[in-house]
Amino acid sequence: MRSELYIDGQWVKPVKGGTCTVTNPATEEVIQTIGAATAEDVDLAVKAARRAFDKDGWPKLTGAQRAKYLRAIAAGIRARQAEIARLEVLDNGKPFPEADWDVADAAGCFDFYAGLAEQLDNNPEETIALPDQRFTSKAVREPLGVAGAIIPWNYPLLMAAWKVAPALAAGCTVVLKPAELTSLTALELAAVADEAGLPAGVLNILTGAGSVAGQAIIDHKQVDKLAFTGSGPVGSKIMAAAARDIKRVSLELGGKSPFVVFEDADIDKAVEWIMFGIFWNQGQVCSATSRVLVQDTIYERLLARLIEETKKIKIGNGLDEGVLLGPLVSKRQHEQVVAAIEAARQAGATVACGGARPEGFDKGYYLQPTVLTEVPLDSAAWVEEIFGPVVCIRPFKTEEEAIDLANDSRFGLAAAVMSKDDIRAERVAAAFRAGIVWINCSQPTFTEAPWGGYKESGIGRELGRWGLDNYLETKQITRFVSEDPW
Ligand code: TXE
Repeated sequence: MRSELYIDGQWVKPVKGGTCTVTNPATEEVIQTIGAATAEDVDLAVKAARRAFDKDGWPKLTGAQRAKYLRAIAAGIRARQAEIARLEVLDNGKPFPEADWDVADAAGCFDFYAGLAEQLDNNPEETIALPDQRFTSKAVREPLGVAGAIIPWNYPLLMAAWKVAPALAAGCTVVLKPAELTSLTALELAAVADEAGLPAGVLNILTGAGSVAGQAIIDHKQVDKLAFTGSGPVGSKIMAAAARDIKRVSLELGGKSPFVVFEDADIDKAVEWIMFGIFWNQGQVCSATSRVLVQDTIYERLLARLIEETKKIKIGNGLDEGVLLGPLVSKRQHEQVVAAIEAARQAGATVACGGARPEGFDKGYYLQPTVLTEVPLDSAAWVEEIFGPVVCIRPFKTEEEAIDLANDSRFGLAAAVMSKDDIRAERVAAAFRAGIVWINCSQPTFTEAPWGGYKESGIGRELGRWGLDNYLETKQITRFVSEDPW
């Protein structure tokens, strides 16, 4: 297990010597002490990233040359997949198969962006037809500089990959800060990048508090772009900091995503996807389909099946065989989710199942998967992101009502619809005001497809070719080609 900061190709202790502890959410035991970076460390990291960008030639490499490093990082992750996945479980609490999946996805993300880096070489310039023949013009795409990336704790390694892979592919250099709760696998990523021979300064990874190290990154004048995934309030601060210095910014924030199930859907399949949509990763998923809307004719039957299946979910330490629901990430998150359930009860909602600490778990931040019914539409439980294994479910009568309820949110990250009628499903998908729409499923995520939200769920898109665009500038080069005087 790593513990130091990775700056300019070196493992170093924080300048001021600060530390923070890492707790296993399944046992509440401290498993590691890591560095707590301050503005001094951030400054060293940004200067190293600046030098790697401005002087050492990282952006001048061909895409194919950068792709070799990205593929080596992907191979390095895969070579240690089980070990890194285990670390993720110890740090975050998620079940091992989910962590293993995340690590494989992270490796896949580096491979995917290696491919896009290579394509940059084939298509670097676009000729622009001008009305004045005395000029020629072309548009070129260039890396935009030093990217400051700040990520959350729900997918620690995968979120690091979503930021680092496209940035490096584009030719940017990076200063990354993982969430203070879950920094261990980001440090492993630094180790893998180091072993892959990534030039010093191209990737710098600093651990520490958001209010100190994170704040120093967003305030640093020599950072060109901020890329963030996390809460709305911090997203707002990041956008304000970006506005102050006119930094480029992309934000992926929370959601309260709807899942609309029509009466022609297969009830068993719907229940499976609803459970995957809200209990996967303990519901700590920005795109979790936390508001389920079911056509009234099948509502009671579907609810009964959902409760029956939810009660069967095996809760436990993510390292134990067959566990489907681990602990929440932290004491604070556990307290917040329990408080949200209590507030829902106070507001008049019914806890149809779950809602409490499971029996037999004295230690660890465990919570039963919870189904809430009769949730008032103006209550916090219906409106706010809970970020835990808590689903709100209610009936609807007509398609129009379902769409209105689905879109009645200040968020717009994801939405899902289930129906055997393809035309209706497509119509509802088109009506959703959300950046990610699933038909007859919920949550499957592909590196190739754009990811991001409408409304308060964020700005910009990650993944796919859209993810690469986040790290590129466009430059026009116009030439006067005539011998005539101007
Ligand atoms: O997030 P924060 P928290 C939502 C979810 C959750 C809530 C709070 O609802 O319950 O947010 O989680 C860094 N300058 N999501 O408090 O604080 C911080 O160190 C710069 C949704 O953990 O936003 C961490 O690295 N950085 C979400 C990152 O921001 C700062 C995933 C995210 O932490 C900073 C996580 C500052 N001033 C939570 N303050 C999603 N969209 O997936 C904090 N940070």
